[in-house]
Amino acid sequence: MNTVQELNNSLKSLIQEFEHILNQASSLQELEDARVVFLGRKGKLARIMSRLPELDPADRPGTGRTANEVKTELNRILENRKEALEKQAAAGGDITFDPTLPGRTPDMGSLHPVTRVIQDISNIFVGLGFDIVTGPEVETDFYNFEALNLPPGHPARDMQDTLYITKSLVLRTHTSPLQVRTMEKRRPPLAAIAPGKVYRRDSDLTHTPMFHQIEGFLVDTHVSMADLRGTLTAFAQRIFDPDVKVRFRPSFFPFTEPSAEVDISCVMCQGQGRNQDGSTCRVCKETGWVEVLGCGMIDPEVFLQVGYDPDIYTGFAFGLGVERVAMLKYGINDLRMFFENDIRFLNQFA
Ligand code: 2NL
Repeated sequence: MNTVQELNNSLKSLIQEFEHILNQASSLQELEDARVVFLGRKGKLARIMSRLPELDPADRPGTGRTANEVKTELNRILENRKEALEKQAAAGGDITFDPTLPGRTPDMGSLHPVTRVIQDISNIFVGLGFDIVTGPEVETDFYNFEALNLPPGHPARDMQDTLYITKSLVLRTHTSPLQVRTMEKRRPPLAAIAPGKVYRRDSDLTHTPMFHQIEGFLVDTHVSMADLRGTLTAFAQRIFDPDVKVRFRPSFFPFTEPSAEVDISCVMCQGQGRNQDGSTCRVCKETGWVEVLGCGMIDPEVFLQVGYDPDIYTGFAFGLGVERVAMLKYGINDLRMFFENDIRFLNQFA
């Protein structure tokens, strides 16, 4: 191959080479770098042109013309690519961005299921006209026991059942002290719920020394058991299912008379006692009912403790365990889940 052919071939291959490199460039800086390599003073094109004097004088004009055409073409390719990159940048685009890739979701915190259930229950009762009250977790003997008709010597006061701070200070065993405090401070008509942590000397598969309770109460003239039943039925249908059935069973609490335990039709098997596949329902143990609440008409003895005339006022009260409601609502079968803070468990409530 003679020198004329060699130079002409080198010139033409510059075009393909330049195009290939520019297509891979993703920034204006990379374009500029490529321009210097190909079109710069000491670049590839300049080096080929510097060899023109080696040619026969007759061959010089032709090869010189080819060199100029290649130079024009290289500049045209560069301008086109520059324009494309600038357009992309203006559109906020990045040539390396692949819009078909799945996004990276940032880790987000979420509410603990117990917190969520407390909020859900609180919203329902606020909707029914109840206030929300809170107060101390370390309580006096008077508010935790005495005012609630649990006199000295009552079995619930036993060291076995209660965590004592001193002889007359305890970690509250229920949130009822808040209701006593509220009744002392205010006069009927009043309705409030008291959510919070409570403590008992109890620890096994189904009991933890700390758990969450919500108690509620309503005091006015002419409050009846029918008001209690209507209120709790409305609540159960809102927190669980609009079709849920409610039943009252006679029971006993020191601070209510009469007292009842409230069952709802099982939310797992719709009260059938059996699962869809015919196996026995573990949640209601085949009975079709599960216990969710304790309640009753406030004992006149409690009214006397807070200075209300039991001949004028009547009222109802109820208490529920938040963890228990959360277990039924979300189908959780192990109480320990709430306290282990396993991120795989908590993430399910995000
Ligand atoms: C249960 C039962 C109950 C109450 C709590 C109450 C409070 C006052 C007066 C009368 Cl100040 N009663 N609270 C009444 C009945 C039942 O809780 O099973 N809790 C988890």
